[in-house]
Amino acid sequence: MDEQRKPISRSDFPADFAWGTATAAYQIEGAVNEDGRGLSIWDTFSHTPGKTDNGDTGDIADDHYHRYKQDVALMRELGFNSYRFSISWPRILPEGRGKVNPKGLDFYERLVEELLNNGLEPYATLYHWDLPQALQDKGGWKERLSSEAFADYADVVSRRLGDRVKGWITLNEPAVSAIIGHVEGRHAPGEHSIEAGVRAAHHLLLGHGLALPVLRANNRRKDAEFGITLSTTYAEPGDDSQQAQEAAILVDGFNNRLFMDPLFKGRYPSTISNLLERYLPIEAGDMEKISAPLDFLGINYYFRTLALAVEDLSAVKVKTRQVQGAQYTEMGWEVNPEGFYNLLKLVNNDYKPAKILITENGAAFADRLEEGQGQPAVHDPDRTNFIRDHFEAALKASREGVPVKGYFVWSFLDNFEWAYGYSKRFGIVYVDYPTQRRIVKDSGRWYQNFLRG
Ligand code: IFM
Repeated sequence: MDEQRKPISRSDFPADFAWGTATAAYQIEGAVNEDGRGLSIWDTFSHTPGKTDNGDTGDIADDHYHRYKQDVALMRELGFNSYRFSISWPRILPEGRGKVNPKGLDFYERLVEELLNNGLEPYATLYHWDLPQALQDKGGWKERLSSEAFADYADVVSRRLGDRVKGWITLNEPAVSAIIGHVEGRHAPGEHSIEAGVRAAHHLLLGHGLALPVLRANNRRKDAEFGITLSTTYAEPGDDSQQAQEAAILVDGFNNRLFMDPLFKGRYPSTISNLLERYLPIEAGDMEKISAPLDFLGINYYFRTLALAVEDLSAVKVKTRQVQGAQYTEMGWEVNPEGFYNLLKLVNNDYKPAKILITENGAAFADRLEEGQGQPAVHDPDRTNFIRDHFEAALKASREGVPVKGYFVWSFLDNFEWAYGYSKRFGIVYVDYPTQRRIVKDSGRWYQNFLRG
């Protein structure tokens, strides 16, 4: 960072800005066999040999299901005013549809109560990738049935929590579910087909479109808001060639526009229509449902992509390049806050969302727990710099008119990083997995001090 720069401070942002962290059910809860929870596709996938690093699963994860009170107390200590978590669909409806598991609903009610009692606004995501296995057995997101089942699930949850949840997020990163889950196969359910990916994308969007009016109808909180969270990247050609330009258009198309165009314009993007059209299972009325107005758009941003060439069009595979001298996280992602600023400007120019919440942003670095004589500590200056520089990028965009109104750092705790298992740590709080101790990293203390002003 430029040494002359004035340090960023909370007071640079609006007073009613939402500040917090984000997590997801399968990544932190554990307790996969407790209180009537059904199986999700991630239980199946992570228990399949060779699918995750080290054979890791979410069976125990951060044991948050049992430690949620202690975790919420720590959030309060760190000074957040909001918390984004996800609800596990198979805890609520173990078979995906039909019989409700009251103990599942009870858990989230206890969590929401605990948050409110500690001065934190609950932002609940309904789907963060843990589809009930029973629905997968019927074709999963490739079939319309899952979109309809999703709306039923939204109904059950919002009937119980519609008087207390402040922010409702239908889906988390449908691009990842559709493409990484169905085309690349690196995530559950592990399929390898463009057709499956495109069908899944449409049914995820339709699920969102069917759930949104249900959530609004069941809402009993005056200031509640409703939206969806998308993964994004700022895609640029990695050189001056025509191929690089085409590759960047493909990356932007599948990562950003495949979801933003239907949500904000009611149609699929023309830039990738050659890959989509023959597979899209659109029925009359779908696009109107999908494009119903949102109160906010949730943006998850981690890195920019420098695209060089399309490697395999039907697998949406692109060759990318790295920048000499640039910093990369443990995920191999370029640290590029400028790309974040550019992406926010692009979203605002092209789609004009009423409001943007940064629902995820953060970084995995190799952390080391230092026990020594004194207090245990984790010194993670790279993560602190990452967070601060991305706050600055968001502030710059918001000063230029981009309506950024909240920020949730990914993540509160180190957790199960999907196919990478526990090998990647994104938390601002370190989790010592053998003991489940939580140790606030220096980045967490920086965030706390930032919020104290
Ligand atoms: O851990 C994930 C999260 O579940 C979704 N967004 C990206 C994060 C980091 O990979």
